[in-house]
Amino acid sequence: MTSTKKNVDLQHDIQEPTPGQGLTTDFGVKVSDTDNWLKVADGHHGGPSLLEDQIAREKIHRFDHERIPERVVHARGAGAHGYFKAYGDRASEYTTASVLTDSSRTTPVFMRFSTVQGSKGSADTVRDVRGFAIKFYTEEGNWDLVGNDIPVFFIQDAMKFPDFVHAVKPEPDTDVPQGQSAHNNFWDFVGLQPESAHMVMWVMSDRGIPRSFRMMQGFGVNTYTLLNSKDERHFVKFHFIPELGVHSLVWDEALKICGQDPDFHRKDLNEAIENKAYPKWTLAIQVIPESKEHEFDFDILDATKIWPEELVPLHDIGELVLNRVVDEFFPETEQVAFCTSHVVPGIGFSDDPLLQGRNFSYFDTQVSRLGINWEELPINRPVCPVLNFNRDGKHRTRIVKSDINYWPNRKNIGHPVAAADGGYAEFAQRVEGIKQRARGEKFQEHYNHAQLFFNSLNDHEKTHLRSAISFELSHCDDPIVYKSYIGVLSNIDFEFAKEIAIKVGGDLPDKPGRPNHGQKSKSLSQTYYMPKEPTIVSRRVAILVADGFNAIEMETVRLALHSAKAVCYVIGPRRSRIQPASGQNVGAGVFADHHFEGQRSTLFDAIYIPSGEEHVKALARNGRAIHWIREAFGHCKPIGAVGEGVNFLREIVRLPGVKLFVPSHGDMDEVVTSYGVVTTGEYSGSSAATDILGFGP
Ligand code: HDD
Repeated sequence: MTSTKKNVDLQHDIQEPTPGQGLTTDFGVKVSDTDNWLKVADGHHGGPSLLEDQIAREKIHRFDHERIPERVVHARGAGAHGYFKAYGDRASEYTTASVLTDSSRTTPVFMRFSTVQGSKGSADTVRDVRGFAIKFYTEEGNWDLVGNDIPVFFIQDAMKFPDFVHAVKPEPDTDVPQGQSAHNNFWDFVGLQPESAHMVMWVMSDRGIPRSFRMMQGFGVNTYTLLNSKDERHFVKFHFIPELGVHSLVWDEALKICGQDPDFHRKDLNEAIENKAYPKWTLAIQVIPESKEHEFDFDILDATKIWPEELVPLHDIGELVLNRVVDEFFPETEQVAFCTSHVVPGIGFSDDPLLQGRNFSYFDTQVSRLGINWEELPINRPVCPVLNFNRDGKHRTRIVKSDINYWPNRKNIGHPVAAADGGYAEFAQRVEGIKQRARGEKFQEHYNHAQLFFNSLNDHEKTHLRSAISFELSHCDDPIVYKSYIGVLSNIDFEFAKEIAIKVGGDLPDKPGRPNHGQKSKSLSQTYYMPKEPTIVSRRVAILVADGFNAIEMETVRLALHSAKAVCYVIGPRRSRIQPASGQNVGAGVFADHHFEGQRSTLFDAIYIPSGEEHVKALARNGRAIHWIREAFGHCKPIGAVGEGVNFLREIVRLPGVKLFVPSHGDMDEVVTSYGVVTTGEYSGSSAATDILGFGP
């Protein structure tokens, strides 16, 4: 692990208790009893408790005040430490920000991923946008890039944010639903607010249910600016592209994982880092020189629009790696606080009206969550020197040894620094106009990019989109709501709108709202982001065994999976030793990590069934084991089997209309069983496997 300046900085605040170390009060006095309140012994019940007990009182006081307000949005999250490194000085043509141009630097980062709608205790795998917030602790101060896994947003102007959030959050009368946008108020709002059409398509697509935080793209979303040494300004969009590719769950999996393991994404992040499969993204930028600002048929400051890569290419400029899990959730992940307004020299804002409002909102919310001195908290404080005359306030911790707390002063302490010496300088932007409440002309167009996104999806992505919108609209019981949304959809794609209308019982639109322009952009389908080399690094493989399995063969396969850096778990009928096939050394048995009921196929990426006559007979008698395999097959996961395992697999996934496909071998029936097979529901001729098994789409 790279020891960054932030890791060193945090060392001062990290306390590591040693075994046997005794308890103290908050004021440092050793505690001799932490289980019994001080009482007047009456010989019967222990006697009345005394208010005098300052030790018991302290314990209860502290407990009573443990909670702080959860974030008003993005309350549910997980964080990790890491670093950012620029690739050479590729970005210096555009910016003076050393964090982006100086490859000799390792800039520490803290990153927090989140869901938007649910409260702090909601499940990880709900359909939602994922937050992608990064704090770069640069030598020039903290730079916070507070983005999402989706490149656009629901609204164009920050003034609409409270309406949007109220509409998507639980309804005010019942506080229902939790971790869901599948309700009347959300769809009512977005139906009346067509600027959200593009973003709704993204959230309803597979992007709304990522497989892992590590397999999501990240986007700065808003348009920022970069300033170079010649005082030239470029508009910029930030993109993070995951090394492992962009992957999603299927909806049936996501729904089940909400109950089976609500912490799935958090655990996945920690498991990967602890296994040294460090999550990694390439940072790429899109830049538009100021002179070209108005050359597009969309407004480049409108956060409901993308900059298609065909028009504005991406430049890779660095990499972001997460390599350390947090030591304690609350002081780090909960107290970390981001502000879009926190930028460093060389990076600036644009007039994007969403960004401008955000620049006010984040600081404000941190004051209500954490108090005015929130930037002194260890996780938030910069790694460079901080000196100013902001003073006092609740929970001030920094002690400044000086008789000066104002500017100007006779000692020249705390003087502003000229831009040439690294002082933050705003771009000298010429502004003139009429004061009015309005949005630009191109902000009025809402459907071109929603169509572009829809057209760019491949068939299975469209199938998933169709079923996601149908699921959500089916949860709206007020017909006005789903009828109105079908109107929005008919402006995106008429045929698609008709399909949804049939599914959810809405009125069929009689004529298309707007013709579909038919254009596509290749980078909008997530299959575009497959890793260059296929990889199983950090993928979770379940090895299903029962007594009598072929342990020698299983260990060989397990070794191969390990060396390819997959993470293997043995699942058996009980969490204890599972015996190998007769004739094999008993010591060759294996200790199961889980039993069939304790974990489900949804939590794994692939399954392997070893050979072994007795073991396969036992699996065939176990309904849950059969369900494991059928479910994984229905979710299109790779299933590997050897010997008797192949026969077993063939039996339990043999279904009318389902043709098994075995990559590189042909149809499963032709396979020589002793070689073993790898099959997946994915290529099984239409989506028959998923449909017949009832696990999708
Ligand atoms: Fe926001 C949190 C992302 C628009 C107001 N937002 C928050 C977080 C993320 C985003 C990732 C969680 C940060 C964390 O992990 O602590 N928000 C976005 C993106 C937006 C966006 C990508 C559109 C481009 N947000 C937005 C607007 C406003 C806010 C328009 C208000 C006008 N957002 C907030 C907030 C939060 C927040 C209320 C809640 C907790 C926090 O800030 O720290 O201030």
